[in-house]
Amino acid sequence: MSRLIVVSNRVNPPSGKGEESVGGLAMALAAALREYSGIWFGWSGKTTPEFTGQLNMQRVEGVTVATVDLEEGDYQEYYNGYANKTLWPLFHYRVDLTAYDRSFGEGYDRVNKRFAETLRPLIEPDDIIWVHDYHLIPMARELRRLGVTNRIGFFLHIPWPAHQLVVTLPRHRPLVEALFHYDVVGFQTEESLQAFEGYVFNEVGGEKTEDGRLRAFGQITEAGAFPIGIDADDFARITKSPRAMRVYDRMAAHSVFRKMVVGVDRLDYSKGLEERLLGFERFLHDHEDARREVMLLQIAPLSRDEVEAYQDIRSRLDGLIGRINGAYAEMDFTPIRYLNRSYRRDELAGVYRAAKAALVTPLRDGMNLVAKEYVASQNSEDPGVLILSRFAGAARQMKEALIINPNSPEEISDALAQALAMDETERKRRWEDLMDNVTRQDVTAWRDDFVAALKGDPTVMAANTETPDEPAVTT
Ligand code: GDG
Repeated sequence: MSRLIVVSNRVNPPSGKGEESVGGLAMALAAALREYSGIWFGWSGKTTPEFTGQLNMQRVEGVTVATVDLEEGDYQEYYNGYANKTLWPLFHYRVDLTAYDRSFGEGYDRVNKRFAETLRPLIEPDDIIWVHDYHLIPMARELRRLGVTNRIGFFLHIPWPAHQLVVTLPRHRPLVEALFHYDVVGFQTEESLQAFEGYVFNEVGGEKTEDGRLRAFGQITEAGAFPIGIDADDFARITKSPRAMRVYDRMAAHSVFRKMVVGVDRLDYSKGLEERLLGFERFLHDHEDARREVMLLQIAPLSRDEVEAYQDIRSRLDGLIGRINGAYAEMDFTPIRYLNRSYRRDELAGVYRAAKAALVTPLRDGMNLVAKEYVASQNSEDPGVLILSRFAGAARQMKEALIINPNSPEEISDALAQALAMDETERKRRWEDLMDNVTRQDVTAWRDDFVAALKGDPTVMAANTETPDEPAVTT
């Protein structure tokens, strides 16, 4: 069997103990690597005054973890700069927050080159290489320059934006051209795939080959949609763990948690936290009877807090939550509990299970794993209701959620009222459908599909389809 080399910006090896507090990408990769005796390569999370290129190798749960430190300037220009101030906001449709700074682009290219040079000696002829996310788009180009001819795939965890947004980047062509050095390029949804194809056809005159691949810049790549999932079995196990049960029991015993609505998100402006709070405020305003009964528990661990836009959203949320609690709290009741810290995964599972509804309201999101984790944590006897933004990739699959537009406080408020009043039969029916999807399209299916495509299995790309909006009409 060929070895799998996974490359991502940060490397968070699985400890298997359930206490990791990490983002969606790391959760997915940890699960994906579990079955391969592969290598996981990326940044150590540490910086040094000068780049040394020194590899740190460790063996963790059957996976070889290889990391490299970054130079302080690289960290600022590549990570805080091009990745988090340019590509992240732009790809989440926030042109207003996008920094178009030339030094960031230079730092981005330099780090990709350094990563490629550091990884190069570890690559053996039969290895397949799977590069992840927007930090590392140029990796394949740099590896090819060093003579690597192995199969290399790329998966984008965040949305690929509309053509008109991509062209606001001063150097959009070399960025897209870099993707054509991969054998396979994967997106979360059909929508992202179509947006990418739109750019390729309309901006650079690319075309589809007879076998459905994309040709542009004198190169051919295979682009497809590979919706990511969670490790559903592992989540079901965690949900029944003693710690998850303890959290659940503690909450179930307290009347204040009886009608709890939950939100769990990295504190990021793409997650629609302000909009969610405005929707909740609207709900409290419109439903006087619910005021002493319904509470929102929002877990929002800080993220990228060196970046100004993240400091801004944080202080706006502080203000908004203060205002809502100030207006609607009673001596013995606070409508919003807001926690800027992370919890263990098993504790999260207990919280999810205790919540009557989850509010997942991103303004843009590649997929959103919290939506899937919430569903996986529910008890089949008395499942809660998922309220999900139409702008999350997950909404393409999770059609039995209450789908809302997060820009409308009224829609959020109405969905909350509907969720909290929903009878058991309907909750069960919706949950069973959602759970079926979460279980079938889990992280193993995602990994296997992508790896099969990367190995050149032609049946995979055709099989990867989303639930259609309407039943197909046959004539
Ligand atoms: C990117 C894309 C895509 C959150 N708080 C805690 C905690 N988390 C975990 C959640 C979940 C993960 O972080 C968040 O995943 P998401 O998918 O919701 O979002 P991103 O971090 O933005 O992930 C996203 C994903 O990549 C995968 O492709 O779905 O669209 O943006 O697993 O549970 N985990 C713990 N404590 C916390 O307090 N332990």
